Amino acid sequence: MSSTWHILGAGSLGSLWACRLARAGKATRLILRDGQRLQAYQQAGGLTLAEQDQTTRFAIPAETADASGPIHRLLLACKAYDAAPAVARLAPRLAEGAEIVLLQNGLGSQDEVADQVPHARCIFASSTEGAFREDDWRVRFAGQGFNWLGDAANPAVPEWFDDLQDAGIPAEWTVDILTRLWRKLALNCAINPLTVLHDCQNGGLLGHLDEIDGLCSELGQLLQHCGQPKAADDLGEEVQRVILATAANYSSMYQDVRAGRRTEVHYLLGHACRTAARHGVALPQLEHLHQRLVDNLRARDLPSA
Ligand code: NAD
Ligand code: KPL
Repeated sequence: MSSTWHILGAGSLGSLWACRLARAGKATRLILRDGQRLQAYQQAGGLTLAEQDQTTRFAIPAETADASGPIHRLLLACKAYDAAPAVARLAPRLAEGAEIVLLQNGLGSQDEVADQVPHARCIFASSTEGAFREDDWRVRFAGQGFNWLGDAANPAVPEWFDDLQDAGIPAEWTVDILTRLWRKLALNCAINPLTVLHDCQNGGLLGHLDEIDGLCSELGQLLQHCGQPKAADDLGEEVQRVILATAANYSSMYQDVRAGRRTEVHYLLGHACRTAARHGVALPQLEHLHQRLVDNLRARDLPSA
């Protein structure tokens, strides 16, 4: 089995992972959107990683999805709404037993991907690292964090897991990956939509703690109903801690809306509301929040799903 890391999506996280793996001498190949992007990448001569005051360029080989050759190990580093269509295009190249690491935030996209490729092993990831694109093909590593990876259907640690440590990518294998993803989803649901609706930094939510308490209580009920009681532990307290620790920051959803970019709402608050409906649980404050957010996005001509 080939040990090459194919990385789909040379955006923020994909570039950060690609540069660190390449720096550690791991075989790495980028999969870019189309021939035009491939040509632009080749003209740029590689990906540049900026960390503090240091910048380094890595001439990582790249191709499009239409290239030939089997893929055994894929890091899927696109947004949640692009994940299933991206994998569908690659499906004919995925070898039997291929492993796909899914970096998408939220929930729902992982199952959409798994449905496309039943012959592959899907490994879910939850990342608190921060990166953004300073320019085309240039990524800034903006926030130290951590990565949890796991496969709810199979506890066996993948044989490549040590590659991450070799590459300086902080990561731990966990059998509780769904709990991690639900916990992050709940935090994002309690914070991100309100920053858009109140047009504020995370710290601005300190003036709306009653609203946040109500949402956390409903999110806790939802987590209990979907078999994730650990993800509900002290949720309200953690939401307040995160708001204080990130008071001067704008949430990722706020930044997407401000930049006129599509948000991942369908896989965050949308997923929470759909799951509640499936379980027959009424969560009026969460549903009202979702409706206000959908209205707000539509008014800006942004997709609301
Ligand atoms: P991004 O928009 O910076 O990068 C995504 C890249 O995927 C883009 O370059 C896009 O062109 C590419 N892409 C989409 N479809 C493709 C296709 N079919 N073929 C090839 N390329 C394709 O996004 P990001 O910020 O890196 O986020 C990726 C995921 O990681 C999201 O779910 C996000 O919520 C999550 N996440 C991001 C950060 C961060 O700091 N950026 C932190 C934690 C989690
Ligand atoms: O993850 C976040 C985001 O902005 O997406 C935090 C900072 C936790 C706020 O929900």
